Amino acid sequence: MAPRRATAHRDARVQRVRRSGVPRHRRVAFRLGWIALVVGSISLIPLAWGDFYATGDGSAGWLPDNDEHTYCFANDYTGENPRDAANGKMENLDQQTDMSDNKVPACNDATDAKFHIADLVGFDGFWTCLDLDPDVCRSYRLQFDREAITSKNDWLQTTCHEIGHSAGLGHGNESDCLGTRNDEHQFRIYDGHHVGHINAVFP
Ligand SMILES: [Ca+2]
Ligand SMILES: [Ca+2]
Ligand SMILES: [Ca+2]
Ligand SMILES: [Ca+2]
Ligand SMILES: [Zn+2]
Repeated sequence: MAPRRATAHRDARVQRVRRSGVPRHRRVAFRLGWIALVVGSISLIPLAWGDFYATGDGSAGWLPDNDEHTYCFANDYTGENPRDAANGKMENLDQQTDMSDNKVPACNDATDAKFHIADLVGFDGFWTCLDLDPDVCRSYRLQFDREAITSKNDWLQTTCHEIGHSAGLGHGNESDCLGTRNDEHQFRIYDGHHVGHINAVFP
């Protein structure tokens, strides 16, 4: 069946330029200052800013079609690091959440996550919904740029990140692989907050 509607997301996390020349701790202090200023007397500081799930807006993906996330490697998806990362992080989605993973031998219109290598010019990962109906995404294309992804850990983090989008997750939490800072390659799994979003939909 032809795709009903396609949406694409340019992934901000992969921009490798620093946001400014100001040292990071200064920028964080500046940001916290603004938050304090904006929330004023509100006692709860909204640390989970950008808390949205499966809206398709901003950075969040759309809702997956069901709890089984099928995936495939397109013909261009070659190489040990890409394939190990995809297999490992799909298994991680299964292990960490109530979703499950299922690798299919050949990509088809129904496959939930189709892995591709691509030249993304300025980005290292990119997701596109190929079949949106009406707010459920029945098939995603996940693209990865092997020039931009430079280490095994980088592959693991970026793959965890894009798979997360395909499960509906957005940016916002800076303590797991959906974070957007350059120093977050240490985070290669989902935090409890993001796991909670997925498990609330697929118990
Ligand atoms: Ca599915
Ligand atoms: Ca599994
Ligand atoms: Ca599971
Ligand atoms: Ca599907
Ligand atoms: Zn992203």
